Amino acid sequence: MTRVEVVGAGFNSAGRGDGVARAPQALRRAGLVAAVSARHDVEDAGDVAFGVPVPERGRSGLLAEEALASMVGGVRRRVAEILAGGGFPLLVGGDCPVLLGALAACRDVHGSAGLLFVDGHEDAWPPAVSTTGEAADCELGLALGVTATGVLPTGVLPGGVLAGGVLAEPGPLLRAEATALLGPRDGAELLAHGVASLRESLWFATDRDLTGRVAEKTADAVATVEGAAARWWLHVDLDVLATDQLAAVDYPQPGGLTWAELTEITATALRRPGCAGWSLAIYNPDLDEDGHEAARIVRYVEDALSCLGPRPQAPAGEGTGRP
Ligand SMILES: [Mn+2]
Repeated sequence: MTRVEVVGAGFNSAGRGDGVARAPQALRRAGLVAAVSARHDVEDAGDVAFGVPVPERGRSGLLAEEALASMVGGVRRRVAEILAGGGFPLLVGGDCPVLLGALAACRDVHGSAGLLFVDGHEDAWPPAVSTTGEAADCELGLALGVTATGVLPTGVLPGGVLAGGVLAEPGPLLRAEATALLGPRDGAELLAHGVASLRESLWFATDRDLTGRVAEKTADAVATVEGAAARWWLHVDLDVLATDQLAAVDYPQPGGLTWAELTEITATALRRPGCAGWSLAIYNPDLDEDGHEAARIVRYVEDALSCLGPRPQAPAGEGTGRP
């Protein structure tokens, strides 16, 4: 049995308190904690507190900059405590920027972090160019340091020190060689807006690349991440699913994965001892009146977690010991 700690981070980077912000509460109501306890010791570690998001674009071009920084700091502290204590964090967003806090925590405790990123979008828009202003369109680019990080408020990229307008110490949260993307399908939209795709710069497989080859591709993605980082994070944006599988997301697109494909990817990741934690983002309970989508998500979590084995402890001296 592994101790799984469920942490909610109901942050909506649109600067609102509804929509995805309500997901942790809705998924608990649908039985998330009990589903985890079917096979693991489970602790509900509650929700991360953060400032009230304001739907105005700041200097970086992002909405709700201050709340974003406080959310990332709160997630970082909570997830780092869980990792340092030998637990497995299941971080429930909110939207994708919760990942920034998780990666920072992983780096704090384990010294560095890789990422298996499962998402219908690449999430690497430069903030000032983003049509929405939502950090949820940008967090992977920010973590990799490929978009304009110099104008972010300190705290959005934890531990980063702004020097001469660029992010200096200790560098990007994430290295491209320790990152793999599974399932993005927004290449045409990025092209139409002149936004650079990550496709050529790291391990990358679209939804179509995965069709009929999920096992082989996922094994290859995991091997790539593990070749560059002993410990790594699994991030799942549920909009990687096709709309006929899950409709309760804010930015649907054609294409996408089936529940069976997503479960296989997730289970493969969770089987690996290097997988340090898991974040789940983007479910919008306001688009799921009868709660049937929440019930399906809970079943997916239960199925995938049945593959989670014991986690190795962080060896003494590994990482920086912060915070
Ligand atoms: Mn996303």
